[in-house]
Amino acid sequence: MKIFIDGAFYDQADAKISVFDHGLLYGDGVFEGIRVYNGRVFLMEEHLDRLADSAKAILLKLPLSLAEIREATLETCRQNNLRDGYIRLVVTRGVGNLGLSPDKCPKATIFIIADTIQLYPEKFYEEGLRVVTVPSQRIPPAALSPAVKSLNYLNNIMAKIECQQAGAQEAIMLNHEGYVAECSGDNVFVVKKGVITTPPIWAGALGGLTRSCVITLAKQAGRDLRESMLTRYDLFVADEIFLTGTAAEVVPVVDVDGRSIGNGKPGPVSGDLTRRFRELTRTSGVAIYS
Ligand code: PXG
Repeated sequence: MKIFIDGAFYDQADAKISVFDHGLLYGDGVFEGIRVYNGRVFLMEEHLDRLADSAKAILLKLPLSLAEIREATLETCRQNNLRDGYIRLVVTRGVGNLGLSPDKCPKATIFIIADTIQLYPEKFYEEGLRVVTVPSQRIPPAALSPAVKSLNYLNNIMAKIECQQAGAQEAIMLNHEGYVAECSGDNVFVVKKGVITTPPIWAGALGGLTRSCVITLAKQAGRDLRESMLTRYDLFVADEIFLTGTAAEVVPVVDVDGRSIGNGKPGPVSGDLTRRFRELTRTSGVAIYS
């Protein structure tokens, strides 16, 4: 595997970052997880835009222009002959000293990994996930905006550990007021009596790009879709629940905190949106190989 670091490609064994990099010392940095389908980078411009917004929000100057990052991303895929996979694009504050002040970090570090990912085994896409609501709340927007895709994932990792301890596959995180925010790395949607609802971004969710796609696809299909606050009760009594994310794609949920969702099997709305999403992934994106 060839990994891009600051303008050059390295074999995996030689792809190393300094122990003084503030991405490692403080989680000071931003990232994107991007899918490649059928030789094309899916939602490439949207990911670059979100990266730029995340960097701007934390006053991080990107070490390359967006056009250069775009080309480096495509070249990393080419170097690895990637046709279907997952790109991890990371920008850290860079190498500094042991103080947390970023003014000692003269230049941001950028690296790009092009690999594969499978978040959940295939059977969960057919049978659905069991999820639990977890004690670790989403960080309040006033503390650190969940819209920033930063390297601070400890909050989400705690949630993941808590759901695994409960024997579930995914965690539903509530916000500081007890409303549903999102999962550890996915957004959440509920279907009730034909109406699809997802928490608004201001509930404390990342503005997921898969979320945006699914909202558009649902509206195109003429479905009633709303962004509004949800409680645990709304999850328990849902007809269907599904999660969306770059890594997870669209995945149905059949159990929340021991309550069976709908008839305990993935429902028709999730199924339909999964098909529409897969169609979109097959037919759009930026070509890697011309
Ligand atoms: N919420 C959070 C907190 C995320 O990290 C999403 C929602 C979905 O956003 P996109 O744009 O991907 O539809 C994410 C996605 C993983 C993993 O292993 C997921 C993410 C990042 C890293 C790993 O599931 N982010």
